[in-house]
Amino acid sequence: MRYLTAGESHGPQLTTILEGFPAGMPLLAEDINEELTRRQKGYGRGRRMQIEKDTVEIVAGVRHGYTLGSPIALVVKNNDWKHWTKIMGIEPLGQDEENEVKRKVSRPRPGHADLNGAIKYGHRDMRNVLERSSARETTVRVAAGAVAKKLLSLVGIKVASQVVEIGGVKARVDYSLTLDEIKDRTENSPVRTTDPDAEKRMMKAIDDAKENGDSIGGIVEVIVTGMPAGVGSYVHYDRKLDAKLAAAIVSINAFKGVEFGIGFEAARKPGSEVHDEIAWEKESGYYRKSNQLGGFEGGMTTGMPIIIRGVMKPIPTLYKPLMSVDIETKEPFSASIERSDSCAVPAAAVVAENVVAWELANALVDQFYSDRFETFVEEINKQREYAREF
Ligand code: EPS
Repeated sequence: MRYLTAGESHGPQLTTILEGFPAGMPLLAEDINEELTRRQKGYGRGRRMQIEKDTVEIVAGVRHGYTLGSPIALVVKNNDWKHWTKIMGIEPLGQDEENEVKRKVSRPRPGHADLNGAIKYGHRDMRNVLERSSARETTVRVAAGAVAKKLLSLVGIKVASQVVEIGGVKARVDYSLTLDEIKDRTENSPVRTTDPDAEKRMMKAIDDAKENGDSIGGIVEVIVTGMPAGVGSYVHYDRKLDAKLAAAIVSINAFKGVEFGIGFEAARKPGSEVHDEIAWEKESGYYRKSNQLGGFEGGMTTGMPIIIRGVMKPIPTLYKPLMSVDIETKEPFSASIERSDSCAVPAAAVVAENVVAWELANALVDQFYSDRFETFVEEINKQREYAREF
C-alpha cells in the first residue's frame, strides 16, 4: 500500500490518497473522525486547535460503507483558511498586491525547517517552507492511519498509546495493565498518561513552560497486541518491519529517536538479561516469557505485544526568543511569534499510534495480499493457526 498527503497548514484543505486496501472492507467517516478528534485534544495546545474542528470527507474509494479496492481519497478542510485567503491565495498576485501580502517570513526559527528548506527550494519567503513543514500535516497522516487502524481492528489487532514522559516528568508505567485499561486511562487524561500522579506534574511542567514562553517535549509509547508472528522479514534491509516502524516514528514532526521494548537499556545489560526465553503451550502456541525486545526479532514480529517509544523534541516555535539571522539583512535578531503550542506530546502519541498502524497494515497487506477483504482476513487467520502449531 502507499499514501501521499498534500496541503499547507493555512491552505484550503489537507488531502490524502491511499492505495492498496482490499475491496469489501467496512469503512465509515466516523472511524476516521474519532482519531482526528483524539489528535486535537491534549493539554498544552495553542489557540489554533480552538479554530479547527477536524472532520474528514471521504471523496473516493468507498461506496455504501465499504471500500471498493480503488484509491481512497480523504479531505480535511482547514477552518483557519478563511483568515488566510489572501496570504495563501492560489492565483498569481497583481503588481500592487505584492506589497500588500503580509506575513512574509525572512526570519528563520532555530530548530525548524525554515532556513534549510529555503536554501533547498530557493524560497526567499520562508512561509513557502513552514506552511508545509508544519505539524498540521499530521492531521491527514492520522486520517490515513485511521483507515489502517480499522483494517487492523477487523483482524483482531489493537493499537494504543501512552505518554511516558513530558519535560523530564516520568510516568510510572504499569505493564500489568491490559490494552483496554491503558486506553481507558489515557482517554481520560489530559496528557494521555496512565499514571495520575505524573499527570499532575506533567500538567504543571506544561504550565511552567507556557509561563516562561518556552516549550517542552517528551516520550510516547505505542503498544500493539494481536499481530501474528512472522510478519516482516530478515532477508533484506528494506523488508525489516521494525526498521519501517522506526522510520515512520522519526518521520513525525519533531521526533528525534525511537526504541523498541527496553530499547537503549539493552546497551547496559548482558545478553542473558535482554533476550526473551521461548516457550510453547497448546492454547496460544509459541510465546516469550518476557517481552524485553518489544515484539521484534530479526525484523519480524514475534507475536508478542509490539512496544515502541518515540522521543519528541520541544516544539521550536517559541515565545521566548532565540537568536537567529534575517536572510534579507543578514542582521541578527531575536525571534518572536504570535501563537504556538507549548507542548504537543499528547497529540503526538495519537499521531504515533496511527503511523504505526499504517506500517503494520501495510506489512499485512504485503504478506497476505488479496484483492478481497474477506479472503485477506482468512489468510491472516490461517497464518495464526499455522504459527501456533508450527
Ligand atoms: C504548527 C503551528 C501551529 C500548530 C500546528 C503546528 O499552527 P499555527 O501556526 O496555525 O498556530 O497549531 O498544529 C496544527 C495546526 C495541528 O493541526 O496540529 C507548526 O508550526 O508545526
